[in-house]
Amino acid sequence: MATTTNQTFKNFIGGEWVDAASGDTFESTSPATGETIGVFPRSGAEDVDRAVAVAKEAFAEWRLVPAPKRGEILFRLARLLEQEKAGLTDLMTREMGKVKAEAGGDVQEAIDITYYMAGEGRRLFGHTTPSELRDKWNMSVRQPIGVVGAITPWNFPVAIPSWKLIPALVCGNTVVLKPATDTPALAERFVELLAESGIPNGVVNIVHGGGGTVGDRMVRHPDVRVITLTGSRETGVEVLKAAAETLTHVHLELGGKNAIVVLDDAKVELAVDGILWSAFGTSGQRCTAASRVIVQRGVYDELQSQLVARVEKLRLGPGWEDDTDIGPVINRTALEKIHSYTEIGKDEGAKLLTGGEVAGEGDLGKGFFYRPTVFADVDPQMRIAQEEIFGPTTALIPVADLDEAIRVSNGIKYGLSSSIFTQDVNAAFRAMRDLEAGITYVNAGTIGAEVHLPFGGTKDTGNGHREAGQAALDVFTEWKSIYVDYSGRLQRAQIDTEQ
Ligand code: UN1
Repeated sequence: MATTTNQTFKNFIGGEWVDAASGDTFESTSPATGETIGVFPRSGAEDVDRAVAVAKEAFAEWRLVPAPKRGEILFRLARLLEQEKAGLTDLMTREMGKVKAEAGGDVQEAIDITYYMAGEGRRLFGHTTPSELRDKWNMSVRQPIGVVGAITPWNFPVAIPSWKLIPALVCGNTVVLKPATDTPALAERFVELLAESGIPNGVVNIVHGGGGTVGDRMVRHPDVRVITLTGSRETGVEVLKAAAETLTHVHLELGGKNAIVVLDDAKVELAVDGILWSAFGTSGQRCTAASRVIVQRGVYDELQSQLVARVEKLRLGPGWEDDTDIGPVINRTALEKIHSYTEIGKDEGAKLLTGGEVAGEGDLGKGFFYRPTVFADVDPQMRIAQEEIFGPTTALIPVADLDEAIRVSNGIKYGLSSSIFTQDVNAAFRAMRDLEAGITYVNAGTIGAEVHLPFGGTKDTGNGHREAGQAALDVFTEWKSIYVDYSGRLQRAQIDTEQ
């Protein structure tokens, strides 16, 4: 598929493609070149209300479709995603900017979760358990909740919508999706494929537009029973407050300030591979990005020089070119924020080893490119070591030993991903136990989560839920306990103790 430049797109509500009620629009542009990708409806509360109403109506029927049949539709979607992988990958390099291999990985993650969750249609296991009374049957089953509002970010424009929509759907919920305004074309394509796979009208809806209008209305709408959001900590707090009034379930996947620990006994070259991939992959725009590297002093100098040499060889360019290592960042605001952290780091007294500037030469000047940036001699309390930058910037922090490394790694408000490079099995197991994070990697960087394991974090990274894996089912179902008494007489739990 070629790029969809200048096409006009619509919302998808109740199986129909419709404009925003206001008729207003916004453009999606490529962060690499500024070219227009498409024009999208700038929706408002009215559009959300329509979408929620049809999703609520569709729920009445969709919840009764046998889960294996819901799964069959999703298996079809998985095959369609496989067929369309090349087109989606190309579109992603243009609309979001990430490089081809990673864009393909993003689509692959959607394929993986779709197969995994489609299979869940034949599981969705509950429990049976003995009753304390004779001739009585006890069981618990998962039940769908209702209309799910999914608010998704631009950094994984196909994968994250899939992590939210596919488990929600297999469990029997219906969905209204509000994708990020930076990547609407990819979300649109994903929903087109869902429609093509045979999802009944009204079960999946997409409403384009901003968080302050579309997102806010979704969160406050009394008929939206679950909100699932991947975004910033600040947005998460706002969503939680707004949803309190209607007691809406809220699943939050927020920021990270993830660290790689490198001990003296680590294989340094391997650690440098892990740092490059985790700090600069997706131009550092992952919640799981390694924006801190905590290094034991014995290996600090060697690691620094190997890392800088490798970083300086990375080639910036548009994501669709084969030899590009690092694509653009998402937009001008992001570029400015990233650069402001370079200034902050310098003012705080950190040593800038490489990068630290906007890359504006030649064609790069048309896009939002930032040089991969490494700070050394960073104090763990500096802002560049505490705050999420969401760009290609990492901070080297020297430490004396494993204890200090763990303390520094944990000394932040977030708790998403963590990593340790060591050959010492004792150190590895201590790190696995003591790193305060939802994810720990041993001898690998901080990125690369697989879809059949729970994904999410502790502390300010979320509110205790996980997406992907079996854990996702807990976000999109509620437990019902069922007691069947076949004794033919009234038996009273806790009262009739004689058996
Ligand atoms: C994110 O950045 O929000 O583990 C998701 C990873 C990817 C998912 C990242 N599989 O980095």
